[in-house]
Amino acid sequence: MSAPACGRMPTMILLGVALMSTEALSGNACQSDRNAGVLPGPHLSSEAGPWVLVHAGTVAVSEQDVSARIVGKDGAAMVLIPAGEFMMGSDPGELERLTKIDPTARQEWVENEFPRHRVSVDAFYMDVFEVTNRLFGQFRRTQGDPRSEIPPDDLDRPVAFITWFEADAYCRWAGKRLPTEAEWEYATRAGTHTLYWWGNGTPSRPVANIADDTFKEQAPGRSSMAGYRDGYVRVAPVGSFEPNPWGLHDMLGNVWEWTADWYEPDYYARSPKENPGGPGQGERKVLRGGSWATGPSDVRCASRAGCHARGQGQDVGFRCVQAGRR
Ligand SMILES: [Ca+2]
Repeated sequence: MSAPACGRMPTMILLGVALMSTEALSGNACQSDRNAGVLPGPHLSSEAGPWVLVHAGTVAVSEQDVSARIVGKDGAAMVLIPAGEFMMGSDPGELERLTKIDPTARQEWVENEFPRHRVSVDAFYMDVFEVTNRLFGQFRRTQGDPRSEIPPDDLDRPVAFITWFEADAYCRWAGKRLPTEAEWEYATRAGTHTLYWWGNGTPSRPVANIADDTFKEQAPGRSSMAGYRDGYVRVAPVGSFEPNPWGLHDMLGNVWEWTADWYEPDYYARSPKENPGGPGQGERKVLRGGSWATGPSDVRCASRAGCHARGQGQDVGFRCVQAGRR
């Protein structure tokens, strides 16, 4: 972990803010993992993805709910996230659990996740995948943006190097919006209460694209998940890994995801219980989920980072939500 120049987000390369990494991995994006894929590409059919019945806090997710998928105006697959309650943030045992995976973890890394508090959210649809270069290129073409030409190998990778404002503009174009921080954590946890939706420890199988042993070999000194190899040193095509229990792929890892909320480290102390929407104003927006370049701390369900809304990162993207059925 280096100095928290932009919230707690040590590995990002940001333009317009005071954090710039010069690590070896800041070179040509996507080159080193081009042939490293070990899992199938994106699952874009409506039948894709294993479905399991789970309980979201006190709300049972019915078989009918979990089969509810739609296709957004932008062509992206979306899944209905049922209304429900969950415990947002971290309890005092979070650091102890984290330390078992990363002995260097410190209290200040989790301080903005307290107090753990009960939150309820209304139903919403969420993109099954992070917004890809293919979809964002479609948006850019409508804007006359010359950056709409994408190398074929990158089409199904998540778009990155976009500001919060660009992500927000895409969502509006698609008739959607960015998720609130609460919606993001609720959907990511998917009824689980552990550090990660797969549990508290190092995954026994590839479940997310995070900084792993291969990453560590190329970037010594950076935080990584020891004893884990996911097959990608850099960003992976969306849907390269199994979804979380609610059918969402890559909520943890691959790219950080912009949320709608302004970032405030102490917001949880005054957050409303129902559909919290973050502070009314600010300079930094909340990023969630960590990335291919972040280790065990940043890819936790509860981890929060704040970044200037005009910041851009090689590992920062987003996904959209829209109102669910009543
Ligand atoms: Ca990786």
